[in-house]
Amino acid sequence: MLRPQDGPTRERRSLTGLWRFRLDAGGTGRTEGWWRAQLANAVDIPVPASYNDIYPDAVVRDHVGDAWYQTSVWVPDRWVGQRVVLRFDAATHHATVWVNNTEVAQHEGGYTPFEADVTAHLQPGAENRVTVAVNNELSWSTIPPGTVEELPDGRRVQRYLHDFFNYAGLHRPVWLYTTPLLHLSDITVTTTFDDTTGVIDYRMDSSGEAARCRVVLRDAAGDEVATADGANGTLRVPDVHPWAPGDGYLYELEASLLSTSGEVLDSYRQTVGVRTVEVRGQQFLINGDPFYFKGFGKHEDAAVRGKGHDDVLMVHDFALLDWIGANSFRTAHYPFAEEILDYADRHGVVVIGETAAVGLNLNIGGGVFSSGRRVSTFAPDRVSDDTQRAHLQAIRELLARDKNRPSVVLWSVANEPDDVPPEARDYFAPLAAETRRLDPTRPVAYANALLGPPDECVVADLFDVLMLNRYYGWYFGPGDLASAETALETELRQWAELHHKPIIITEYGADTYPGLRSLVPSPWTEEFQTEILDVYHRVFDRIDAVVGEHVWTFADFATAPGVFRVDGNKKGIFTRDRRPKTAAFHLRIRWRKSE
Ligand code: GCB
Repeated sequence: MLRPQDGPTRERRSLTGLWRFRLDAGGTGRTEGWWRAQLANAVDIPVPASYNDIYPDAVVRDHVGDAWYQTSVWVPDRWVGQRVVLRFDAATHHATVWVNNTEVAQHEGGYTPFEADVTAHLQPGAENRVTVAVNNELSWSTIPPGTVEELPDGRRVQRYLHDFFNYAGLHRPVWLYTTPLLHLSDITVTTTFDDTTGVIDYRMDSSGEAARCRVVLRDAAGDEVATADGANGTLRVPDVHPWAPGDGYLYELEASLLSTSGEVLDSYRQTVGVRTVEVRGQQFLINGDPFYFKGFGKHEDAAVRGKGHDDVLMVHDFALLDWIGANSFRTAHYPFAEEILDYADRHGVVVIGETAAVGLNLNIGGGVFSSGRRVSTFAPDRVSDDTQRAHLQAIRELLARDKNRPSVVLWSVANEPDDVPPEARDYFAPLAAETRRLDPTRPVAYANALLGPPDECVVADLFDVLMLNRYYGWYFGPGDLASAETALETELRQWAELHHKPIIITEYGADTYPGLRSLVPSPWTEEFQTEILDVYHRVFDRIDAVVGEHVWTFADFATAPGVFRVDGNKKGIFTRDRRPKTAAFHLRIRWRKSE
């Protein structure tokens, strides 16, 4: 699926702005056909945004079920004869879409785009109604999973095992765009080097057959550096300027479908960063050079807008990553907005791209580890074949969306799943295989929790990199940093010896209440956060297999209520409004020193 783009053969119109909005508390909208007319009793809602925190009302925040969105859009007469597509960059978690009176799309999964050809359903030269029922319910057949509980008083409550608030709504832009009837439908590029020559393999998919297919590659200055004919082929760029961490150099590939007379029927511009990624022994190589990940597990989260994409916040967050000396982040725990990946591509920021498969572990709830008897997460009424089907689809949609991005160097298929019972292997082997089949160019991993230690985890060998989330000194032995240091080192050495793979510590840190200070470091103080990072860093620096450190987390974020959460998760190095905690200055010294 190609993203909407303006160009000689394509035009797009953004549907962002204020939409009409109504919660469907009684669940009657679908039977009553709310899409057939202007939504009654509607209020304004901004798109993109989560709807939960816009109005000061717990009923809105905690709503479970359908939320109805509606807008009107003028379709110009000049679009007649074109194909018109309605595209949602994301609708969290499920969407049903109507154009005027016709249902045009359904989609499952809250963090990947979907679209519908709506040509036949639009009236040109008129206002057209677009209505969406966005549903936020999670079950064991969704990614992420959850369960809806009905309380004795009739209220419905969404339960889930992941540690971030279940924000919902139209979180990303919505587009109406045109393409010619005969159009490009996909472009795939992969890159390698032949000495100092960049080698770009490309493939164009189209809706039908054109007389000719042509590609032109231009450098950042707009100068043509290579051309080729054919729907598949290879471009060679002598003295190529590689894409590299800190140097987001991008070429632009213009792909065109041409008629016999050479007329351009459709064309599309695709950015290309020429780089390679490889796992060799215990090293993670980008362009053949060892790479050390410095950065964060990050969320899309902010006050009021929830998970709604916001360019202001995005640019600020990247500026903070730069300020602190980070070179990378993980999109924890779902695919981020495409604007963020564009930015990472352009600025040479390295990304671990993660699916929304979080909370597949009954032994962890809301980020907190249970200490009682262990239960297996895999069962017909828990994580099951249905979950796996949704999980595979989540992988396919993430890879289809981000396959051409140079910034993405590693796929993470899940966060902290139950990886100890034998069923975990049956569950994960097909996921690892499918990810590799779809993309043989990038390594594959998942983030492991301490509940799956080296001698008990049954799936680590299926993956290329060990991504470990560790909380010694916090959830395990809270406050005891001396024991934390020993336990962490012992465990990391076991992993290294057993698997001989690179290790990235994808989470470590401590909840920290900003402004809480102490002379002797104790949990929740700013001093303790700084100290626990020091302890971990000492261990990382002693172990060759460690090729990366991602602190949990970039900024404080909203979670479901819980006694372990004080207005959300407070492990941020920045507060939710992006003020630095003491540890920010400390990290900056370490990360900038190693630049
Ligand atoms: C984890 C989870 C993350 C939580 C974090 C915490 O292991 O991967 O989603 O937010 O711990 O703070 O508990």
